[in-house]
Amino acid sequence: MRVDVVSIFPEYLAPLDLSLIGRARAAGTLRLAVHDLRSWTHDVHRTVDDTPYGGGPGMVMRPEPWGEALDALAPAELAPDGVTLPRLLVPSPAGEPFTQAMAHELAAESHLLFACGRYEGIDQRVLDHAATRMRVTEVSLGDYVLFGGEVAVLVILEAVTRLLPGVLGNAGSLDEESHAHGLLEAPMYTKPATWRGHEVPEVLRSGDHGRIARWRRDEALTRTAARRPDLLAALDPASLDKRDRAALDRAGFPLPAEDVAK
Ligand code: JD8
Repeated sequence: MRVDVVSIFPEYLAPLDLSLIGRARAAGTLRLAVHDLRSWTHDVHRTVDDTPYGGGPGMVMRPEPWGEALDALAPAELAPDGVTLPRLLVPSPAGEPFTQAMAHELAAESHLLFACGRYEGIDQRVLDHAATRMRVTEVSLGDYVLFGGEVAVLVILEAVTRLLPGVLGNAGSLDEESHAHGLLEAPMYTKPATWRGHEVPEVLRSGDHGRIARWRRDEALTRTAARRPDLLAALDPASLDKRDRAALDRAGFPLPAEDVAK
């Protein structure tokens, strides 16, 4: 996968050299380039922002450097070998929520191009113009306010890179995790069996794989009911068996009778 990132703070993306993402880059699975938006300015002050039309606080990113950056990284003329245009991703608090499903979708792309805004964001015409020649997605990390898109790119690339073939050593751990089942995961423990007076639950030391699986399922349901009732409400009721419903009942989670699976 090819990834280009444009930012006025390219040094903010330095962590992408580290750990598993760095390894994917070294292995050639990920061809990542970070670009300084100011390299597409032409004035002595390398200006990227100006005051907002209509008034209001702060500054808005001017369209011209962004237009040149996107022209350079997503040329309108298809290359002779027929390579496709990138998918343009623009982090924004007004974007579509980033989810594991979107991570899977992005992991299937051959070329991602991230535009990191700062200040009050990027002139809307940059996105409107880009949308006339490539797929554009405004994406949000969640309902809180960041200074800019750089941290969102770090998060999105970490989620996407680990889905690329050959990046995660143990492929089996991919489908076992939270959000694959629509439930939070049960807590995990390792040695020693007793630590500072806190014991590892007896069931996990029992060697009874059936009891262990049931205990983990109950913990996942109980935690999800307490912390993420939205996830439980979104579950297909048919995916909950009798013992699931008993666990949820003990957790005080209301299950409407008509939603109860047979
Ligand atoms: C990009 C500029 C800041 C945005 C005024 C101060 C994502 N989940 C998320 N929260 N915030 C962002 C985000 C914030 C950004 C930019 C992403 C570019 N800002 C501005 C408009 C209102 N603030 C985000 N993904």
